[in-house]
Amino acid sequence: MYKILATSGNAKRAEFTTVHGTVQTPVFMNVGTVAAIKGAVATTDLQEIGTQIELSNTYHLHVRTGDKLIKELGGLHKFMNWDKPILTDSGGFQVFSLAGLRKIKEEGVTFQSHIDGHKIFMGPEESMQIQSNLGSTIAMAFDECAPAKADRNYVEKSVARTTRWLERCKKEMDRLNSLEDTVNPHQMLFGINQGAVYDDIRIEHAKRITEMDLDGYAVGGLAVGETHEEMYHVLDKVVPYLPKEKPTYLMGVGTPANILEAVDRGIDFFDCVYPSRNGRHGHVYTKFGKINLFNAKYEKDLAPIEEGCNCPACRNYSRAYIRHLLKAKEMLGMRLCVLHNLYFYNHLMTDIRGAIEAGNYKSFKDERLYLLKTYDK
Ligand code: PRF
Ligand code: ZN
Repeated sequence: MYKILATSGNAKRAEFTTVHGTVQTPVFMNVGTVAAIKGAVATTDLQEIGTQIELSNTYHLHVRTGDKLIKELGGLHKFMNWDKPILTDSGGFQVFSLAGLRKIKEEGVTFQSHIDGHKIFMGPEESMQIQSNLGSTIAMAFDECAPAKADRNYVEKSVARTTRWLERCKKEMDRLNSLEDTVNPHQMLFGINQGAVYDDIRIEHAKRITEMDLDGYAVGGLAVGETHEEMYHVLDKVVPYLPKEKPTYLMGVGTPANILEAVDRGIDFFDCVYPSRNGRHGHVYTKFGKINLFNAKYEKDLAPIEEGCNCPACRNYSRAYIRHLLKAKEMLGMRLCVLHNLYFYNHLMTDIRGAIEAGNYKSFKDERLYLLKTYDK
């Protein structure tokens, strides 16, 4: 159940209740592609850094370890020892971005595993079956994410097929949820809006999927090579056509600035590999922008990564020590940076929620955007 608690301009502050607990939105989902947050972050760490919801991937868990085994072991929640919500991405995007040679047909996609090259077929039914075996809280529809530069004719055909795939996803999800041995019979399904940078295709598609009365709606096919301005433009155009009384999710986005802008356009859910990937490379976030701890100027810096940050890294260690760990290639260095970055993103969302509740989101956004430019760019 989705309940709006406050609004400020187009920004929504809501509560989304699932069988695995309630999520306060806007929220940043912490990415654990293969049922692990990269950087040696355990699910037992997540409480301390303020994680509300975790994201894993259908495609990765299907090709390695396997969803059937995970189901046999009681589902993904039990497997990872995480009892809060989990969203699984459908495999659509990963098949298009990762897998080897692929062939798209009406039924689905045939592709090569990025692990051992063996041939795999995935269509809407397979994706729903895998996500049902994992027993995630929210399953994503199986879609095609067309490249940002795809021509109009291709995008039209692709989006029409994605709509037909969505109908099949919904039917299959209803069937799977009613089976006796289903891991999570309350699994929810989010639809995904596509249409590259073509406003009219996006809007038509948004209207069409809204009629299908799904549990939530994602905007996909963005952050795939278009400019930030193009992305904000698409959000300006399309979000008004998605139901206000349902959660919205901007897939794979983004930088703190992207998130601040997208919340202002009505987005509730986000996910991105940036905080964990950057953390693994010693790049850490502060209110004033990202810093690179490998930089020699931090050699004798006894300050925490960010003054006032209450994360496990900042509460206990200096920039100088973490820099030393990174240079010595000690895993702890990476881990501390990732913990800080995820804490930073999770608490950026806490601040965003506070500003919407206070009814001053616009001025909050402007101030945070201004501060973010102090170090970087
Ligand atoms: N579709 C799916 N997953 C995604 C995307 C998409 O378009 C994106 C695009 N940024 C990220 N993850 N299924
Ligand atoms: Zn910190």
